[in-house]
Amino acid sequence: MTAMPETPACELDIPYEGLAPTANADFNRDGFIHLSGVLGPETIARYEPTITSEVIRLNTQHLPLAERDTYGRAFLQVTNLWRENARVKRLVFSRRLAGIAAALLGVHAVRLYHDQALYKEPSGGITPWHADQYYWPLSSDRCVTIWLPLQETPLDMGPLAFARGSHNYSCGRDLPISDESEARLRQAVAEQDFEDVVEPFALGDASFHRGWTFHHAGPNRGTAPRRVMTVIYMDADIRVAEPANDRQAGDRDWMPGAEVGRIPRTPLNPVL
Ligand SMILES: O=C(O)CCC(=O)C(=O)O
Repeated sequence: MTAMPETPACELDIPYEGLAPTANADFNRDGFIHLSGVLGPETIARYEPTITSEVIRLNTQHLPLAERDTYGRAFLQVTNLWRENARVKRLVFSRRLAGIAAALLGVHAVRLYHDQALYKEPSGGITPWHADQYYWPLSSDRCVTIWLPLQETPLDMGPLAFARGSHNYSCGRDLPISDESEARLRQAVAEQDFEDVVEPFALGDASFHRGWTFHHAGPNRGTAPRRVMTVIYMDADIRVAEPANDRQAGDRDWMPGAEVGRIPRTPLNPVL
């Protein structure tokens, strides 16, 4: 049998040409950016089945939706798939995606923090408003997540949505993702008059958001799972910070052995 040619995978390593000259300034102003054509349909078609089968294999959430809390209903979550599957590693280690992250952050290189597949099941609930950096024991805000849907994502599937400019607002940063973060941050977004930018994603679109940007997603009212891969990148020179809460203490597991005050040069955090 002939092996599947890896040709489309090359796209993963060639620079993305779609960044506008203003992209870095836009990203700094808004705290997120929604880009088109980040990957071609053939590349997504190549990786989606592998990611989906790995999510099914590794998923540990087996309760019916009705018996879960709000966070549990938001999505199935599997972390560091790159360590489980060589093909997924190819995607997570993509120089194209890492290059966009570095350009948006304005840093010379980014380091992998971890990856996560986030699958919102049919009838899956909202993703409560939250900011990711609450969870991260890192010395600066130069970290960014790519949210890469593995299918076209219309509004009724629950695409990720962002409060424009909210990364500069320092209240509400003490909240894990929960009913409380949903209530308090929704109120803050309204009071501060941040625009809630809710947009469908075409196949190949991806967004990048900063660690402190408030974001959320609607429920999945469709009949198919909303399949999404994320990769979290940090400035290659970022350092491990003293954990500010228990969740941050737990998140140090993604940088095993890295000491507070040091750059996390661990085997799990390569420069990409
Ligand atoms: O996919 C979702 O619904 C949530 C994603 C998210 O919060 C993130 O990628 O930081």
